[in-house]
Amino acid sequence: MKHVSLGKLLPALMTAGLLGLSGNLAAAPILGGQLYYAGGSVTVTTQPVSSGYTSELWLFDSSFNRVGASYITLDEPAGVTVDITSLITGAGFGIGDELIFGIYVQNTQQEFYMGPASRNPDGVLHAAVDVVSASPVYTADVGFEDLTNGGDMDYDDNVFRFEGGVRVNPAPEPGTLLLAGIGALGLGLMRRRPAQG
Ligand SMILES: [Ca+2]
Repeated sequence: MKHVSLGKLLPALMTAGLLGLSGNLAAAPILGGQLYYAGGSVTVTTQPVSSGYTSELWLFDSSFNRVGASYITLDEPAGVTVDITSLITGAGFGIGDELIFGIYVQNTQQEFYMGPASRNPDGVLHAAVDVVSASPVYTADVGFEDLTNGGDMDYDDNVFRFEGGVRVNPAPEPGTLLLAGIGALGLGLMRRRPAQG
């Protein structure tokens, strides 16, 4: 009897952990997240911002060289949509290639990038990816901090909405550790119960 009930307990705990984890990932912006080309068309639309600075949005290649003759868009006004499909394909990006977007802050002449902190001159994260919708049109908002050392780190200084052929690759999250912890808790319960009975 014990084995039957405990055998049900652990999967239930694991399932609860998985549901909690996936729900959390869907809701929370992914700090240091990266975008990859998934084929087809891609548009970017400026969103309302919270910054006194003016920033340019650029696409960079894997050597962090700017792609294209000019910036894609400024961070404001909101509601400006640019089709960047030809920019991506024209530069030779293929499906699965990372699309490194970054900002050039005109006021301070600094450049910051999506992805790991190590890419940035100050060694801190400057962008977060918020997957707004996975279907029917994949929609992800990328928010940047435009101040050295990440400012207030709420990642809303410049926000750009990418729609269409992009996908996010989540950065390693503490949530993975949480799931492992829940599993260990379940195992702990399995071992404790017979001793208590
Ligand atoms: Ca901010």
